[in-house]
Amino acid sequence: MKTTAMSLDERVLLIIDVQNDFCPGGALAVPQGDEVVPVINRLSEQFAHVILTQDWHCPGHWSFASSHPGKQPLQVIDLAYGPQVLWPDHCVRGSRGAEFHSDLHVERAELILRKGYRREIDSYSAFFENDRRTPTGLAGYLRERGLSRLFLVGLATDYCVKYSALDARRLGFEVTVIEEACRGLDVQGSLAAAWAEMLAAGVTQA
Ligand code: VGL
Ligand code: ZN
Repeated sequence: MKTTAMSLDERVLLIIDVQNDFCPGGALAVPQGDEVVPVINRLSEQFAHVILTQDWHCPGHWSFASSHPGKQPLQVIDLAYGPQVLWPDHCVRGSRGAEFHSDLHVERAELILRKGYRREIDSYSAFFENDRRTPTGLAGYLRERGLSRLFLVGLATDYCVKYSALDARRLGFEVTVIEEACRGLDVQGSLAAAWAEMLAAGVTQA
């Protein structure tokens, strides 16, 4: 069967986790996280294809420090799949904190991909959960639609954007991360380390 991609434009803007809890005043605020909103709104006008991701945790999610008695946010614990940073409760499904920033233009998004909804496993990446093996389905979606050139923006540069970019490279997509449309958490130098890792993996910094 010939599976010609019908998309004339193989470029897609992948907007990562621009949600209230990652913006100032939110439960896991990324410094200046809200500043990406107007930048992303402008960018999305230039794309025929736009996809949003949404961190979407169940109450009591294991990535929450509150799910582990005696543990504090930013401590690291060992889960079955390896080390996991613990976070404040955030992006609980259906909560206001899990909603997209109210100024973000979401109308043109063709797909909203939710991730992190399984209690025992976190999902930074838009492609794989934190075991780096359980797929979210996004790679298949992009391939089936012939969307091969990914432009990543959103929050946080050093967690969900980075993991998404690295997985996308590993899966063979062309990846550009647009720096002015991202902000990082920068936990102990994690922002500089994230850029180094992304560049080493063949990500283009724009
Ligand atoms: C994120 C930490 C926990 C992110 C999500 O969107 O970067 N970071 N959950
Ligand atoms: Zn999360």
